[in-house]
Amino acid sequence: MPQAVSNPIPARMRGLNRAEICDVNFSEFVRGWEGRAGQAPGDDEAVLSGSALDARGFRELFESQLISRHLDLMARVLRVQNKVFYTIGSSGHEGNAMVARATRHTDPAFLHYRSGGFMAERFRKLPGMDPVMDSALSFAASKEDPASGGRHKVWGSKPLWVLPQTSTIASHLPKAFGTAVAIEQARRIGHALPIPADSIAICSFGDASSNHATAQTAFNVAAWTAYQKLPAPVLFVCEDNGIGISVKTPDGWIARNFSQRPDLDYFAADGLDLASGYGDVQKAVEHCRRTRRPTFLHLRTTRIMGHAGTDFEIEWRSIEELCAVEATDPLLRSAAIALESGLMSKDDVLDLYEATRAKCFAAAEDADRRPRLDSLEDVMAPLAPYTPDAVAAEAARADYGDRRLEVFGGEAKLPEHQPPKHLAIQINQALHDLFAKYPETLLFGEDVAQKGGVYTVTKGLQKAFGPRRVFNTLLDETVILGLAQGYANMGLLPMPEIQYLAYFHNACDQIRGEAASLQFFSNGQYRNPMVMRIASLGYQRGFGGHFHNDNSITALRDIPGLVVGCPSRGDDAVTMLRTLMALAKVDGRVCAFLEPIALYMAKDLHEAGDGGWLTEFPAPGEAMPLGEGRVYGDGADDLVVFTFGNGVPMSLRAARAIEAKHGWKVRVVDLRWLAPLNEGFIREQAAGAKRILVVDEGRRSAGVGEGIITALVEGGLADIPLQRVVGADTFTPLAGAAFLVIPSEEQIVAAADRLAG
Ligand SMILES: Cc1ncc(C[n+]2csc(CCOP(=O)(O)OP(=O)(O)O)c2C)c(N)n1
Ligand SMILES: [Mg+2]
Repeated sequence: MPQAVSNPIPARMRGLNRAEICDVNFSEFVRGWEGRAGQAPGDDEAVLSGSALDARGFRELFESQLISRHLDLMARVLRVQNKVFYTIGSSGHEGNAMVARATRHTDPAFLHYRSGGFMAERFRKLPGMDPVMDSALSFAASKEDPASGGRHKVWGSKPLWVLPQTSTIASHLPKAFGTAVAIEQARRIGHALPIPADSIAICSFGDASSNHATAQTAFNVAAWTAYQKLPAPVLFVCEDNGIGISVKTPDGWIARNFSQRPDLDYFAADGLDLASGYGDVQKAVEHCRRTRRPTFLHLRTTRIMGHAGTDFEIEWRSIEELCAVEATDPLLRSAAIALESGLMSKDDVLDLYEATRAKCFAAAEDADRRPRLDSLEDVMAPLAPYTPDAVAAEAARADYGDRRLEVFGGEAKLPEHQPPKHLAIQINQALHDLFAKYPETLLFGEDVAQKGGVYTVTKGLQKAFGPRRVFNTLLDETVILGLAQGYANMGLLPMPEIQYLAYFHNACDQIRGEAASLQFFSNGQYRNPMVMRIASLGYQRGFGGHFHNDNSITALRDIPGLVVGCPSRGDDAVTMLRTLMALAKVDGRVCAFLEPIALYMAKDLHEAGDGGWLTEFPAPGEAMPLGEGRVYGDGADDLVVFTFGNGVPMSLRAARAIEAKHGWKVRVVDLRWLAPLNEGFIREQAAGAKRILVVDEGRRSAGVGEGIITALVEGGLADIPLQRVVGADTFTPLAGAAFLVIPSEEQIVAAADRLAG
């Protein structure tokens, strides 16, 4: 441990600026050092006797630590001048550079926000890269920031396999686990990995974050996997500084909580001391890489200079405590190693310290002169890429005929040669078809394998394509969506299934905060395409209650960039799925496919036995363009009904009654795509209508209906008489009472009556 230093700041100034104090502490410590310098070791010799770290390694790590520190100090100074926009720093955590040194730049890394040291060290792995300038551009929110293009201060790099993370603590652990599993699984299904086959996934996080449900879920699934002797080479690095913002982690809690967990192999390392810590870090990394088992590295760190620049610790901590924490500054220990080993003189250390400072400030000033994002268009450019021609071509691509024939068992058995079928069967056939088309597709979720899902929609898939491509996960939606991101990171095309819409909400952040944000925060450099299938919506007679009949689409609709499709019939489901897969494949989009459970088995439309809701299977080559709706009764303009999902057959039935009653011609418009809403199409269909009805089975507040009406009003169509039939703002009750809260055919007819009046 470094010797405690006497505080060089006069008492009256103490506590005013802890960053300045830590800065001064360093120089004072070096000048005041009174130890005995040894005989400088050779480059390949241990930096101190008994250390696993050689002199060359020490020198580089020390320099990485200094870069990290001076980026922090620079940020504190230039924030005040509005040249830098982020001050959560890495001070006290610089030892995480050891993890970067002991791993490869092709080991995908999902990093804690205190990863300045890790980044500076990882930059060494590829020639010609500059950690200082790249970081400065990110701190300055410059458009030229190579990580996020100025969208956030993130630790990220495409060539260095650092996938940028959001500020939501612990949310990156499930996808790190997913990436580790994907590294192993890719090989088993013959998919070419973008990185070496023995790569490991690294993720780091704080001690307080380790308690978060999302973190615990990742530890649990990693152990669940290892317990079954399945590989999951993920290195969890817990950077334990003993505190989360202002709340202390109970002494010893991390070791207590993690050192004895079965199937989570625990290693501890001193992140405050390069000479003694490096060997332990190496051991953990080697263990993870060799055994392919989930590994927990407990890295001792400290936190100096507060949680962020805005955290005036002096207001809530005693000066004695602050000074004690500052005395554990790992840079003091590194300076001591440099001096004690004889590798550097006091002047060498101080010169390097000041030269690094100068470099960081110069880079920051330079970054401040670079352009920033200055138009909404620029900001949003990477959010939701869409190349319609390429997507349409991919959706219609039908060059996999041989594989189809094999899967379906010959020409005569191809689904397009079968009689019309209901929605569940057509989705099932479409999935078989897409699995034939995309060898990199995987489908997983709860009960999807042998049983084929609660509604047997995935039945037969595992048998046809094997347990490596179709499999059950453990019961955890956060894991399902974390896995999906991991597979996508490795170039696979995942189709996660969420058993019921209500259980999506449970894990929503994995899409909202993570998957859907990746292209945005990586400036389009990383993508995690997926097509998430969710059994959804109300009107079920077999299975009641809210949690099987949730009708909230709102939680999906406002996720930036997410595509949401909701078919109401079998043929639309098939052509929509083709387009969703193409959107994922071509543009890297994250897509949600809402399957209306109540329509899975629907066969008839108007009368029992009419087969009006059966459809033929569209042959490959047919696909539904994004945003295109389906119009029933084209040209009819006495009443135009906008709806989707269950609302479509209901409105078609109600339309008959309305036509008979009022002598009107009624047009029913199935929007099919709920996000983004095709406002132009809605206005086109509404223009010239004498009356409009919006039938929205979702909830009154913030539902799709609000979007439709807004599109009409903003399109200058507010004068057309309009009524809305919409679900109530309530949870769905059990049994018959459910039908009191969602739209009914009677309500649709009654709304038309009001329009007639
Ligand atoms: C889900 C979530 N909840 C709360 C926060 C606010 N927050 C940011 S950092 C932090 C403390 C984290 O402490 P720790 O994990 O120990 O990391 P440290 O900052 O100490 O390195 C909190 C509560 C957040 N970012 N995300
Ligand atoms: Mg902490």
